[in-house]
Amino acid sequence: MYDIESALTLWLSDRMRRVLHIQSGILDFSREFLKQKEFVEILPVVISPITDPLTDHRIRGEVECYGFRYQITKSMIFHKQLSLYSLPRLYTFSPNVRIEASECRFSGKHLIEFVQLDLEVKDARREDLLNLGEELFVHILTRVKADFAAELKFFRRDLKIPSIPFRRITYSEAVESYGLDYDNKLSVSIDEPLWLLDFPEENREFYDRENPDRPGILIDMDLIYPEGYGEALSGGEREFEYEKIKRRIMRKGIDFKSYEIYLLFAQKGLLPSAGFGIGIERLTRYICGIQQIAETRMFAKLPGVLSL
Ligand code: ASN
Repeated sequence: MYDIESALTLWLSDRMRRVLHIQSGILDFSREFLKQKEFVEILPVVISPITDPLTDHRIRGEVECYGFRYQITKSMIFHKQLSLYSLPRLYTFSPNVRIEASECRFSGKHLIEFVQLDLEVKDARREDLLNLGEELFVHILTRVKADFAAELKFFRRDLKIPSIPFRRITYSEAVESYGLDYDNKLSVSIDEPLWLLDFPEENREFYDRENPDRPGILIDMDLIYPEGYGEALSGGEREFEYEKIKRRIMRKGIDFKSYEIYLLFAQKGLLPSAGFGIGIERLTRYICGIQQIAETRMFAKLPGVLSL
Protein backbone atom coordinates (compact mmCIF):
# COMPACT_ATOMS: atom_id res chain seq x y z
CA MET A 1 0.00 0.00 0.00
CA TYR A 2 1.07 3.55 -0.64
CA ASP A 3 2.09 5.36 2.57
CA ILE A 4 0.40 8.74 2.20
CA GLU A 5 1.11 9.85 5.79
CA SER A 6 4.89 9.45 5.47
CA ALA A 7 4.85 11.22 2.13
CA LEU A 8 2.92 14.18 3.55
CA THR A 9 5.12 14.40 6.64
CA LEU A 10 8.19 14.59 4.42
CA TRP A 11 6.76 16.99 1.85
CA LEU A 12 5.40 19.39 4.46
CA SER A 13 8.70 19.52 6.36
CA ASP A 14 11.02 22.47 6.52
CA ARG A 15 13.81 19.98 5.91
CA MET A 16 12.41 18.89 2.54
CA ARG A 17 11.93 22.46 1.38
CA ARG A 18 15.56 23.23 2.22
CA VAL A 19 16.79 20.09 0.43
CA LEU A 20 14.90 21.09 -2.69
CA HIS A 21 16.32 24.62 -2.64
CA ILE A 22 19.85 23.26 -2.39
CA GLN A 23 19.13 20.73 -5.14
CA SER A 24 17.85 23.44 -7.44
CA GLY A 25 21.08 25.33 -6.67
CA ILE A 26 23.14 22.26 -7.60
CA LEU A 27 21.45 22.21 -11.03
CA ASP A 28 22.01 25.96 -11.50
CA PHE A 29 25.67 25.80 -10.48
CA SER A 30 26.34 22.80 -12.70
CA ARG A 31 24.84 24.60 -15.70
CA GLU A 32 26.74 27.78 -14.82
CA PHE A 33 30.05 25.89 -14.75
CA LEU A 34 29.40 23.87 -17.91
CA LYS A 35 28.33 26.94 -19.86
CA GLN A 36 31.60 28.60 -18.94
CA LYS A 37 33.37 25.52 -20.32
CA GLU A 38 31.38 25.76 -23.58
CA PHE A 39 29.22 22.69 -23.03
CA VAL A 40 25.80 22.53 -24.67
CA GLU A 41 22.84 20.96 -22.86
CA ILE A 42 20.82 18.37 -24.78
CA LEU A 43 17.39 17.03 -23.87
CA PRO A 44 17.14 13.67 -22.13
CA VAL A 45 16.02 10.46 -23.81
CA VAL A 46 13.55 8.35 -21.84
CA ILE A 47 12.94 5.40 -24.19
CA SER A 48 15.06 3.99 -26.99
CA PRO A 49 15.80 0.66 -28.71
CA ILE A 50 19.22 0.80 -26.98
CA THR A 51 20.34 1.68 -23.51
CA ASP A 52 23.25 1.02 -21.18
CA PRO A 53 23.46 -2.79 -20.75
CA LEU A 54 24.32 -2.61 -17.02
CA THR A 55 24.26 -6.36 -16.96
CA ASP A 56 23.95 -6.54 -13.17
CA HIS A 57 20.44 -5.08 -13.46
CA ARG A 58 18.66 -8.18 -14.62
CA ILE A 59 15.21 -6.69 -14.93
CA ARG A 60 14.86 -4.62 -18.07
CA GLY A 61 12.34 -1.84 -18.21
CA GLU A 62 10.69 -2.17 -21.63
CA VAL A 63 7.73 -0.71 -23.45
CA GLU A 64 6.31 -1.80 -26.73
CA CYS A 65 5.38 0.97 -29.15
CA TYR A 66 3.95 0.27 -32.60
CA GLY A 67 5.38 -3.24 -32.50
CA PHE A 68 8.92 -2.01 -31.68
CA ARG A 69 10.64 -2.74 -28.38
CA TYR A 70 11.94 0.29 -26.51
CA GLN A 71 14.13 0.15 -23.40
CA ILE A 72 13.64 2.58 -20.54
CA THR A 73 16.89 4.54 -20.21
CA LYS A 74 19.41 3.16 -17.72
CA SER A 75 21.93 5.74 -18.89
CA MET A 76 22.36 7.84 -22.01
CA ILE A 77 25.88 6.59 -22.64
CA PHE A 78 25.25 5.70 -26.31
CA HIS A 79 23.15 8.79 -26.96
CA LYS A 80 25.96 10.92 -25.57
CA GLN A 81 28.46 9.24 -27.91
CA LEU A 82 26.18 9.71 -30.92
CA SER A 83 25.43 13.35 -30.02
CA LEU A 84 29.12 14.07 -30.54
CA TYR A 85 28.39 14.06 -34.28
CA SER A 86 26.69 17.42 -33.63
CA LEU A 87 28.38 18.81 -30.53
CA PRO A 88 31.94 18.39 -29.24
CA ARG A 89 31.03 19.06 -25.55
CA LEU A 90 27.59 18.14 -24.31
CA TYR A 91 25.65 17.28 -21.20
CA THR A 92 22.18 16.38 -20.10
CA PHE A 93 20.24 15.89 -16.88
CA SER A 94 19.09 12.40 -17.64
CA PRO A 95 16.43 10.45 -15.73
CA ASN A 96 17.56 6.83 -15.42
CA VAL A 97 15.57 3.79 -14.32
CA ARG A 98 17.52 0.89 -12.83
CA ILE A 99 15.42 -1.76 -11.17
CA GLU A 100 17.62 -2.72 -8.22
CA ALA A 101 17.09 -5.72 -5.94
CA SER A 102 14.60 -4.82 -3.21
CA GLU A 103 17.20 -5.34 -0.41
CA CYS A 104 18.93 -2.22 -1.78
CA ARG A 105 16.18 -0.11 -0.22
CA PHE A 106 18.15 -0.31 3.06
CA SER A 107 21.43 0.95 1.58
CA GLY A 108 20.50 4.62 1.95
CA LYS A 109 21.85 5.31 -1.55
CA HIS A 110 19.73 3.40 -4.08
CA LEU A 111 16.71 4.74 -5.90
CA ILE A 112 15.22 2.94 -8.88
CA GLU A 113 14.66 6.25 -10.64
CA PHE A 114 17.31 8.93 -10.39
CA VAL A 115 18.77 11.79 -12.42
CA GLN A 116 22.35 12.00 -13.53
CA LEU A 117 24.28 14.90 -14.91
CA ASP A 118 25.79 13.00 -17.82
CA LEU A 119 28.44 14.64 -19.99
CA GLU A 120 30.72 13.68 -22.86
CA VAL A 121 33.68 15.38 -24.56
CA LYS A 122 34.96 14.64 -28.05
CA ASP A 123 38.66 13.77 -28.40
CA ALA A 124 39.14 13.92 -24.63
CA ARG A 125 41.31 11.63 -22.54
CA ARG A 126 40.56 10.41 -19.05
CA GLU A 127 43.02 12.92 -17.63
CA ASP A 128 40.97 15.80 -19.07
CA LEU A 129 37.84 14.46 -17.45
CA LEU A 130 39.51 14.01 -14.07
CA ASN A 131 40.49 17.67 -14.16
CA LEU A 132 37.04 18.75 -15.33
CA GLY A 133 35.32 16.65 -12.65
CA GLU A 134 37.46 18.15 -9.91
CA GLU A 135 36.77 21.68 -11.04
CA LEU A 136 33.05 20.96 -11.39
CA PHE A 137 32.80 19.53 -7.88
CA VAL A 138 34.74 22.37 -6.33
CA HIS A 139 32.59 24.89 -8.21
CA ILE A 140 29.31 23.33 -7.05
CA LEU A 141 30.44 22.96 -3.44
CA THR A 142 31.83 26.48 -3.29
CA ARG A 143 28.65 28.01 -4.75
CA VAL A 144 26.38 25.96 -2.44
CA LYS A 145 28.43 27.06 0.56
CA ALA A 146 28.16 30.70 -0.46
CA ASP A 147 24.46 30.76 -1.41
CA PHE A 148 22.98 28.22 1.01
CA ALA A 149 24.87 28.89 4.25
CA ALA A 150 21.63 28.99 6.29
CA GLU A 151 20.41 25.70 4.84
CA LEU A 152 23.75 23.97 5.49
CA LYS A 153 23.65 25.28 9.05
CA PHE A 154 20.16 23.80 9.43
CA PHE A 155 21.58 20.42 8.36
CA ARG A 156 24.60 20.99 10.67
CA ARG A 157 26.71 20.32 7.62
CA ASP A 158 30.25 21.62 7.69
CA LEU A 159 30.98 21.17 3.99
CA LYS A 160 34.69 21.11 3.22
CA ILE A 161 35.95 22.31 -0.15
CA PRO A 162 38.40 19.63 -1.26
CA SER A 163 41.80 20.57 -2.58
CA ILE A 164 42.68 19.89 -6.20
CA PRO A 165 44.01 17.50 -7.48
CA PHE A 166 42.02 14.78 -5.69
CA ARG A 167 43.96 11.71 -4.59
CA ARG A 168 43.98 8.83 -7.09
CA ILE A 169 44.29 5.13 -6.46
CA THR A 170 43.73 2.14 -8.72
CA TYR A 171 41.03 -0.47 -8.37
CA SER A 172 43.64 -3.11 -7.55
CA GLU A 173 45.11 -0.92 -4.79
CA ALA A 174 41.61 -0.49 -3.33
CA VAL A 175 41.02 -4.25 -3.39
CA GLU A 176 44.43 -4.87 -1.84
CA SER A 177 43.71 -2.53 1.06
CA TYR A 178 40.00 -3.16 1.64
CA GLY A 179 39.07 -6.40 -0.13
CA LEU A 180 36.57 -6.93 -2.93
CA ASP A 181 33.82 -5.14 -1.00
CA TYR A 182 36.06 -2.06 -0.75
CA ASP A 183 33.15 0.22 -1.58
CA ASN A 184 31.96 1.33 1.83
CA LYS A 185 35.22 0.81 3.68
CA LEU A 186 37.13 3.02 1.29
CA SER A 187 34.56 5.80 1.41
CA VAL A 188 34.43 5.71 5.23
CA SER A 189 38.22 5.91 5.46
CA ILE A 190 38.71 9.12 3.45
CA ASP A 191 37.96 12.74 4.31
CA GLU A 192 38.31 14.17 0.79
CA PRO A 193 36.92 12.81 -2.50
CA LEU A 194 39.15 10.24 -4.19
CA TRP A 195 39.47 8.92 -7.74
CA LEU A 196 39.40 5.19 -8.26
CA LEU A 197 41.00 4.27 -11.61
CA ASP A 198 41.62 1.30 -13.90
CA PHE A 199 38.75 -1.09 -13.33
CA PRO A 200 39.10 -4.61 -14.72
CA GLU A 201 37.06 -5.34 -17.81
CA GLU A 202 34.79 -7.83 -16.05
CA ASN A 203 33.60 -5.17 -13.58
CA ARG A 204 32.40 -2.70 -16.20
CA GLU A 205 30.38 -2.42 -19.37
CA PHE A 206 31.73 -2.88 -22.90
CA TYR A 207 31.83 0.83 -23.74
CA ASP A 208 34.65 1.84 -21.34
CA ARG A 209 37.89 1.76 -23.31
CA GLU A 210 40.40 -1.00 -22.76
CA ASN A 211 43.93 0.23 -22.19
CA PRO A 212 45.83 -0.82 -25.36
CA ASP A 213 48.98 -1.31 -23.23
CA ARG A 214 47.24 -3.26 -20.46
CA PRO A 215 44.75 -5.76 -21.84
CA GLY A 216 41.84 -6.37 -19.50
CA ILE A 217 42.26 -3.01 -17.73
CA LEU A 218 40.03 -0.09 -18.65
CA ILE A 219 40.80 3.61 -18.90
CA ASP A 220 37.96 4.60 -16.63
CA MET A 221 37.21 6.01 -13.18
CA ASP A 222 34.83 6.42 -10.28
CA LEU A 223 34.86 9.31 -7.86
CA ILE A 224 34.28 8.27 -4.25
CA TYR A 225 32.79 10.64 -1.69
CA PRO A 226 34.39 10.83 1.73
CA GLU A 227 32.63 10.09 5.07
CA GLY A 228 30.94 6.93 3.82
CA TYR A 229 28.74 8.59 1.18
CA GLY A 230 30.02 6.14 -1.46
CA GLU A 231 30.19 6.50 -5.23
CA ALA A 232 29.74 9.98 -6.68
CA LEU A 233 30.54 9.60 -10.35
CA SER A 234 31.41 7.01 -12.93
CA GLY A 235 32.97 7.43 -16.36
CA GLY A 236 35.90 6.83 -18.65
CA GLU A 237 37.30 6.93 -22.14
CA ARG A 238 35.14 5.11 -24.68
CA GLU A 239 35.64 2.32 -27.14
CA PHE A 240 34.93 3.88 -30.54
CA GLU A 241 36.42 1.39 -33.01
CA TYR A 242 33.94 -1.04 -34.53
CA GLU A 243 36.06 -4.19 -34.25
CA LYS A 244 36.98 -3.50 -30.63
CA ILE A 245 33.36 -2.76 -29.70
CA LYS A 246 32.27 -6.00 -31.32
CA ARG A 247 34.93 -7.95 -29.45
CA ARG A 248 33.95 -6.39 -26.13
CA ILE A 249 30.25 -7.10 -26.70
CA MET A 250 31.11 -10.69 -27.55
CA ARG A 251 33.30 -11.12 -24.47
CA LYS A 252 30.35 -9.90 -22.34
CA GLY A 253 28.16 -12.56 -23.91
CA ILE A 254 25.70 -9.91 -25.14
CA ASP A 255 23.64 -10.61 -28.24
CA PHE A 256 24.74 -8.34 -31.15
CA LYS A 257 21.11 -8.09 -32.16
CA SER A 258 20.27 -5.94 -29.10
CA TYR A 259 22.88 -3.35 -30.18
CA GLU A 260 22.24 -3.63 -33.91
CA ILE A 261 21.53 0.08 -34.52
CA TYR A 262 24.48 1.20 -32.37
CA LEU A 263 26.76 -1.17 -34.27
CA LEU A 264 25.63 0.33 -37.57
CA PHE A 265 26.81 3.73 -36.37
CA ALA A 266 30.02 2.18 -35.01
CA GLN A 267 30.66 0.69 -38.43
CA LYS A 268 30.37 4.16 -39.99
CA GLY A 269 32.77 5.45 -37.32
CA LEU A 270 32.18 6.73 -33.80
CA LEU A 271 34.19 9.66 -32.49
CA PRO A 272 36.78 9.16 -29.75
CA SER A 273 35.61 10.64 -26.44
CA ALA A 274 35.53 10.47 -22.68
CA GLY A 275 32.80 11.38 -20.25
CA PHE A 276 31.16 10.74 -16.91
CA GLY A 277 27.87 10.92 -15.04
CA ILE A 278 27.12 12.29 -11.55
CA GLY A 279 24.04 11.18 -9.64
CA ILE A 280 22.15 14.28 -8.54
CA GLU A 281 20.32 12.70 -5.60
CA ARG A 282 23.58 11.27 -4.24
CA LEU A 283 25.27 14.63 -4.63
CA THR A 284 22.36 16.25 -2.77
CA ARG A 285 22.69 13.59 -0.07
CA TYR A 286 26.40 14.28 0.31
CA ILE A 287 26.05 18.05 0.31
CA CYS A 288 23.23 18.06 2.89
CA GLY A 289 24.75 15.23 4.95
CA ILE A 290 21.55 13.16 4.72
CA GLN A 291 21.74 9.41 5.37
CA GLN A 292 18.61 8.30 3.54
CA ILE A 293 18.47 9.05 -0.18
CA ALA A 294 14.66 8.84 -0.11
CA GLU A 295 14.77 12.31 1.51
CA THR A 296 16.73 13.94 -1.31
CA ARG A 297 14.02 14.50 -3.90
CA MET A 298 10.30 14.62 -4.54
CA PHE A 299 8.76 11.25 -5.50
CA ALA A 300 11.84 9.24 -4.54
CA LYS A 301 11.46 5.58 -5.48
CA LEU A 302 13.12 3.10 -3.15
CA PRO A 303 13.59 -0.44 -4.48
CA GLY A 304 10.65 -2.64 -3.59
CA VAL A 305 8.46 0.20 -2.26
CA LEU A 306 5.35 1.57 -3.96
CA SER A 307 6.15 5.21 -4.72
CA LEU A 308 4.45 8.02 -6.52
N1 ASN B 1 27.14 7.95 -17.12
C1 ASN B 1 28.11 6.90 -17.05
C2 ASN B 1 29.28 7.23 -17.96
O1 ASN B 1 29.28 8.28 -18.59
C3 ASN B 1 27.54 5.58 -17.42
C4 ASN B 1 26.53 5.07 -16.42
O2 ASN B 1 25.81 5.81 -15.79
N2 ASN B 1 26.41 3.78 -16.30
O3 ASN B 1 30.21 6.45 -18.03
